[in-house]
Amino acid sequence: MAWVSTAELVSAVSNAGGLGIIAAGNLTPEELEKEIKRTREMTDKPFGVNIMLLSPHVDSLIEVVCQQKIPVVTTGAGNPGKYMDTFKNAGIKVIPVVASPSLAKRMENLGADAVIAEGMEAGGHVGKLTTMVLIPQVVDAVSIPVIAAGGIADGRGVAAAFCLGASGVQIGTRFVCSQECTVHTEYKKRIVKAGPMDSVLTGLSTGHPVRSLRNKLTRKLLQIEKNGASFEEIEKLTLGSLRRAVVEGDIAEGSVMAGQIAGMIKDIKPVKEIITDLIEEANNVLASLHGGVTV
Ligand code: TUI
Repeated sequence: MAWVSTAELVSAVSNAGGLGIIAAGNLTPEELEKEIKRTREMTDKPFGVNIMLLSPHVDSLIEVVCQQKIPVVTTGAGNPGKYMDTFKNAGIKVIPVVASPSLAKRMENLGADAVIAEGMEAGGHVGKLTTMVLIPQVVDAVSIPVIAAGGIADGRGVAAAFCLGASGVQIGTRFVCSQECTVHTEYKKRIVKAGPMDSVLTGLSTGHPVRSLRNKLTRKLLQIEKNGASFEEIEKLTLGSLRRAVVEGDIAEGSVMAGQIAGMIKDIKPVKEIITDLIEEANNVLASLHGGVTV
């Protein structure tokens, strides 16, 4: 969650019993070092860093996480295979985000400690399989823990993920609508206002599909893609668009990346409350299953 998962949100999640993850996708190595220091000032609990593998600074960002002795790294938007030894040699637990059972298996063979299996309901850059289809097949493919992501924003989603065999969940969009998250208020309000049909995929023609909320930018993108626009033309429209929405609050011409579950999020709450409610609801749902419900 580039521009979104900053020290404020990460420390709030870790302080509330979760594992906050700093997004390094938009950062230079110097900025990442600063963000790690800021987070350490706000929490004494463990937190991780996400390395977005398409970052132009990927090698030096990895140097920073190794030097800073970050305990857990997640990776996204690609195959982290060539960096695995570097992470392992620095004593870092590696949890790649995968969008297919085959990549999950390859990651396990290379020494991944767990995988995050992310369905295409998620926001931002996504794969092709839904969470419902992906999770059980990744669970069957590997022996390491599987963390489910994509489309999870309440206790029912957490319970469902556990029913599919996951050992944990990764949550994005729900935490964007937290009091602690530093994104522009307009961005949070756009998610709260979103209906169930407001989520769209752009970039399918380039092989890099991105999920965001419907607006002027997505309409323009879908139009030029339909007319056979080149990768460069699409790049030109999307460059800097996430920053425009998150930092400047331009929710019409910026990219409002959010998961499909945005339609279900109706309020902005403190992180602690989001986590407490989620766990209580998941426990109630799972207990009611044990209470004699049969299918
Ligand atoms: O990485 C993300 N979400 C992101 S990254 C991002 S920046 C970006 N913007 C436009 C185009 C591309 C990137 C915005 N949102 N989530 C983790 C994630 N990783 N989701 C899916 C994947 C993934 C997909 C395919 C991981 C590996 C993969 O396979 C690569 C291979 O070699 O098989």
